[in-house]
Amino acid sequence: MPPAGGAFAGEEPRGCQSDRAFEPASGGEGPGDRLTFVNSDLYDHGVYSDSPGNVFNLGIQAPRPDQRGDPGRAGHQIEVRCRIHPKMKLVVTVE
Ligand SMILES: [Cu+2]
Repeated sequence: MPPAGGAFAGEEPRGCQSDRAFEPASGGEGPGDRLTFVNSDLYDHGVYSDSPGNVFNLGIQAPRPDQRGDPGRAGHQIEVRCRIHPKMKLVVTVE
């Protein structure tokens, strides 16, 4: 269960990849917070965002606990996708 106050509140914002999905699938962060992506899955992932002002591409991320990614300053809403699994979607809203 995410803590009260937002899925990422109280810890460094992160998008965990598990069972070919982001967990949680949405969350909030403050302006300037960093997003951290951890691949806890059995599969490679290719996390990226084409959201205006928050464009980033982590490339292929192997299936092991691994923290990468710094998309820069937050916008109003960031949509994070996976190039390998088109159904994967993470929405981060600046609070
Ligand atoms: Cu994926």
